[in-house]
Amino acid sequence: MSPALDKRLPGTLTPGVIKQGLKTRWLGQSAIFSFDVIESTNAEAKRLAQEGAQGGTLVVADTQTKGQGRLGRPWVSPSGSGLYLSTILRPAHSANWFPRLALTAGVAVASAIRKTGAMPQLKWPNDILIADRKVGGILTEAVFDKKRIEFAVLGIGINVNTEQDEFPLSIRNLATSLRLSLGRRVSRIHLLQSLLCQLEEWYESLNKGGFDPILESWSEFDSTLGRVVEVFLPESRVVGVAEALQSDGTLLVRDKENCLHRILAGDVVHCSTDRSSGLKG
Ligand code: BT5
Repeated sequence: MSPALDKRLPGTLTPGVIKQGLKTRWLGQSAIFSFDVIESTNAEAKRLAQEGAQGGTLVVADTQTKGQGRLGRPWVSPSGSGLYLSTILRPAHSANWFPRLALTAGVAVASAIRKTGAMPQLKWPNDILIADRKVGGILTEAVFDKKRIEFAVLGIGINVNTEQDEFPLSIRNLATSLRLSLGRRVSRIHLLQSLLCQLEEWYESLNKGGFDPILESWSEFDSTLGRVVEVFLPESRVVGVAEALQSDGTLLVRDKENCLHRILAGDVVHCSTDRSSGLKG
């Protein structure tokens, strides 16, 4: 869909409403592009970044027709009930810094969600769960110039007031929303503003103080470590105990042969909370 065909969002998540009372210093303070309908806020943010949009630019939509997850998977984006946003970042870092961004965003999203009264957990590398169901997801993408990051796009989807029947059957038993878990509606605009504050804070902490404070906070929300996990890699599969997060954000998984696997990116399925079951045989 060309930007010209995208409709502006009437009344709700408009730039004016988002900026009113927004307490960030730079994130969302310059350009905000809000859409009623768009294919994907990440795709739009990448397009804008390629045209030179500055760091801190925010793209938000009421619904997405081609919301993207990782590896070409879809992100279901019912109209009016969720938050679908992407921010452009221009970190002055090399490519190996990039995996830290998704974990940093996870901490920010979980912190903002916790302020609503819900009890979020993080599943490595990019899932936000409540009671083992997915309430949000993070999609980080970047364009590299040689080994440096030219720009990164951080996309976040959160099921805020989504009702059960808005989820397609394929994910109905896997997904949840803040409304479903809290039993009341949550203001999307307040959650968005709070999320932008958390993102700015944690991103600055990453740039100034390094990754350790983020890993520490991530561990507070963690639902992966200590569990038996099945990790799907492009060409293989690892089953083992998720043992630790390393200082670069990679996950260490120990298999039943006692071999330690360093997982840079992959799909993790939680098999059990028991460290020994699932590794037998
Ligand atoms: C993610 O991918 O979890 C990243 C999702 C990022 C979405 C945001 S929305 C704003 C921005 N613009 C975009 O186009 N994308 C970002 P992944 O780990 O691959 O998970 C995808 C899987 O989650 C799907 O295959 C479904 O099983 C499940 N899923 C899809 N939509 C969901 C939803 N609304 N709630 C819970 N689970 C969902």
